[in-house]
Amino acid sequence: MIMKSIVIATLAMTVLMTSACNSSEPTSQTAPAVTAHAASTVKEIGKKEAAGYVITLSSETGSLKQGANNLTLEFRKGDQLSDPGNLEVKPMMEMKGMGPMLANTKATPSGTPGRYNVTTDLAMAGPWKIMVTFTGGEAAFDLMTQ
Ligand SMILES: [Cu+2]
Repeated sequence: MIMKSIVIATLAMTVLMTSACNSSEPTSQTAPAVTAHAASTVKEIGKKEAAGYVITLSSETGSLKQGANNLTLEFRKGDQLSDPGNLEVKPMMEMKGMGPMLANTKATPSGTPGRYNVTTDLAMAGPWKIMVTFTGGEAAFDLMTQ
């Protein structure tokens, strides 16, 4: 809890200074672990509609965090999971005075069409745009690490 308080305090201070993102060191260098988890145990972080799909991004906590994240990305047409074809997931953070920060990310088919397990390592706390590109469309989730 002490570490978390420090991170939050640092974030608040830096937001005042730059309003973009904080410049603290990552709290964890651990590579994202690939974890298979049932979709029923995850909570929605965001929902977008694009190219006829309803796209939901979820995690076990219902939020995004600095460091390693295991996410679930689902594509639906109506109520049915539906595979979107080629998929690319690219998180980025806009950085003032330099190019956007990217994150080491892997999207893996879960075995259920339309559902992907996504591991990503978000080095910095703050606002991240999760760019999702698939056959015939794209969507972007604007999220803050919690
Ligand atoms: Cu940043």
